[in-house]
Amino acid sequence: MKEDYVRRKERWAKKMSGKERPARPNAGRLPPGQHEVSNFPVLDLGVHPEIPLGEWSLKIHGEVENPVTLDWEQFMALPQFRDVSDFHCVTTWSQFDMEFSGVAFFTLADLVKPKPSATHLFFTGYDDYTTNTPLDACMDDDVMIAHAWNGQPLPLEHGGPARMIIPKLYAWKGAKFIREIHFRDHDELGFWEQRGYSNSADPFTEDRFA
Ligand SMILES: Nc1nc2c(c(=O)[nH]1)N[C@H]1C(S)=C(S)[C@@H](COP(=O)(O)O)O[C@H]1N2
Ligand SMILES: [Mo]
Repeated sequence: MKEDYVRRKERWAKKMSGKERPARPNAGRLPPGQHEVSNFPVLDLGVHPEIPLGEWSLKIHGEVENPVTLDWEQFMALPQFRDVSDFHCVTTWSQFDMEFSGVAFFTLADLVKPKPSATHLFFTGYDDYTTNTPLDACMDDDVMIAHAWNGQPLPLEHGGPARMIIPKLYAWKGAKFIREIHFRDHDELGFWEQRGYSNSADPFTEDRFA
């Protein structure tokens, strides 16, 4: 557990240093029941809340030593992270080699300092969408809050100005229009998790529905 955490953080440190960009072989990348697309479909509740950057803020709080509310300038002043990952939607499409830039989740965790009691995360978007994960699922080298896709500001319909990217889970776990991250000492189901979607959401075991 601890060793696994150290390995993930070591992989992330190599990415931050720009020295490592692992080759991504195509074999075995497509999870069962998925097909590959290249048009990055839009899936959400149909509400695209337009948040001027001057009014945007991200609140990170709960079971942490150092709760913060970041405005856009403070968020963008954090160490920047770029990574390439695959994106898997439960409606059976996957898109490979998605280049996102933003702030790594490890950077945010280092900033707020989770207490030992923190076990779960609860995310809320500006459209009031919610979703949840174990803390451990986000303490990984490929998890970030993205503000750019393919070098361009993240389009509103894909969750701009900023959204969560958690490549190893189905995409509904990645809150678009992110407004708040609550570190918790217990799990609480989000919007789709309350409506029959799997709580663990692992694409490679086709863990779609609860
Ligand atoms: N805030 C918010 N985030 C959200 C959603 C949403 O409706 N609102 N939909 C989720 C679902 S079901 C999916 S599949 C992905 C889709 O992301 P995309 O529209 O960029 O493809 O966003 C997820 N994050
Ligand atoms: Mo979805």
